[in-house]
Amino acid sequence: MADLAVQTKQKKKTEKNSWWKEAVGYQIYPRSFKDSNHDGIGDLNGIRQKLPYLKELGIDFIWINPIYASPNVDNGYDISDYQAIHEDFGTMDDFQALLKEAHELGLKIIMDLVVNHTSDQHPWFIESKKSLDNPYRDYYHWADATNEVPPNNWQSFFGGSTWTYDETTEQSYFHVFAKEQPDLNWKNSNVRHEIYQMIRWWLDLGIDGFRIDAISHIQKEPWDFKITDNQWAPFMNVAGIELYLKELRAIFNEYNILTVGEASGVPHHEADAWTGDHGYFNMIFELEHCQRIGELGSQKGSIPHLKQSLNEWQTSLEHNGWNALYLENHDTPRSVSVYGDDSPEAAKALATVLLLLKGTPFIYQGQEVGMTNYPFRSIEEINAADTIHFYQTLLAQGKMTNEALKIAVNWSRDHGRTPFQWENASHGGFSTTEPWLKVNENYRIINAAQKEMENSSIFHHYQTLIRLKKQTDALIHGTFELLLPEHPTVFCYTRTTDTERWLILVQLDRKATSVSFPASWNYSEWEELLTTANINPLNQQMTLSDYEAHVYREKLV
Ligand code: TEU
Ligand code: CA
Repeated sequence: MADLAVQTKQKKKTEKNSWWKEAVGYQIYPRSFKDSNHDGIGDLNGIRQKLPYLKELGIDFIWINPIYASPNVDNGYDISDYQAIHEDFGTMDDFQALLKEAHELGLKIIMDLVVNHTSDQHPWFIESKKSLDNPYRDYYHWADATNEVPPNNWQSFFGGSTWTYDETTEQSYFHVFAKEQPDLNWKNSNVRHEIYQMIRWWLDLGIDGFRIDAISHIQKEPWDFKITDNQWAPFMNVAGIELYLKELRAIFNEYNILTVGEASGVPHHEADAWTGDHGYFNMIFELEHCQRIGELGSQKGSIPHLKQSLNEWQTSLEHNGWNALYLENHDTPRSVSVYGDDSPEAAKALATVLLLLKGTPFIYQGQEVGMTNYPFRSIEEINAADTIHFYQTLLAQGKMTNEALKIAVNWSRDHGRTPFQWENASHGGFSTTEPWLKVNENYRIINAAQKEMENSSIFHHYQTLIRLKKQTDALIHGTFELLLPEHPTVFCYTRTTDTERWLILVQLDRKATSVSFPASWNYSEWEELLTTANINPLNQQMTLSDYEAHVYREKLV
């Protein structure tokens, strides 16, 4: 292993406002992170208790999923007061204490900004419903309809029509998610003004940025737009959205913050408007690489798809823009189950691929200890509204309960939402009472305390990768190139600067395979800096076995 300190000297100073390029993020789903007051729900004081753990892991910032006042139809993504903390999570004082303590440890905090929609319990919507001439009527989208016939045939992401009829005024309101999440009308300048004030309020409180939820949906096509091939087209990155995104950017630019937009439906060849030097956000979460490919009944992801999609995003953003890197989040199953076989070796292999790509990595809570999917046995164990809706749709189509369950839970959001496994203690050390969602039984082996103790654990591998990335200019700024593009299981790429070239070589399968590299390379010049298996010097012909990962470096000057 090379001395990492040597790398530090080469590290270029990135300009102050691009601190996020050298940073590693960690996503916290607060309901499931740590329960401090024994009610079975994770909370802000739980996060405060675990800040030293996050510091030890080596991350620089935390993104916290919504903690605002909410009826929790969509676990906090239905906000009824943007400037209040949900009582499940604590108080505004707890939040301020968390922010202060995090900052003292050198950790930044990114909040979730959910402005495509509010809760139907938000005071604006309660007003809006009252009458056609209510001052808040136009804060949302209303259209003439009857109880039987909606204004058009558009379908929502969570299933069913995008329209819900309201008897009081005999019109329907529009929602791309659940009916309890009415979409805000961004055309209305009062709406925008109120949202912008709220954004400034949070930024002035001293937070370090935003993850901007579902932001590619804020502009809609006219209601008579005809859907052809893509059923989401009427509200995916629709022309005109740029006006609003530029207004947002103007506010963000006043602060030295990180912004990451969730940009579903933005193709890689259009991404430079979203994340270039003059893009709307510093970086975006694209949703293509983690898309479900193949059989409905299968839980397995496709490695060739993953490679191809990540390659497109890496190369498209090479000269303009910046990638937000992730393999899992609160909406997806666990990556070690989707792309691996639930083993620590698979988790380490995936970590190696992810962390050393070009972009800012986001580690999802539990990923660093190798948390896996949950073996859901009945629909009663599911909380996620979209999974329940999917299950009911399958039953209505005539599927038997077992089959419907298998298909519906396969890709359920709840795999990623089971409580964090802290230690081999009841409820995995998450809480002293029955948690809001079941803890995976494998907490006895897969838990943070255990992984901190084991020398060569997945946790320590994450630590090493984070340190390596942060200390190495080539792994932050170096050019990306995919090698062995046609190999079905090996993920191999280089990161190159004027002075050195790094090669990341990972077998994403539990079997042996062979690979070959160009004869012209100076194999004796390559140093092996990191391995998850035995030392295996870089060679023209190589054999790789079970989830082996290697990192090599060649000095070019
Ligand atoms: O998810 C957004 C989301 O899933 C859609 O933007 C996506 O385009 C669509 O599902 C693609 O098929 C965010 C949050 O991450 C999620 O938890 C929330 O439920 C959702 O927004 C609503 O706020
Ligand atoms: Ca609690």
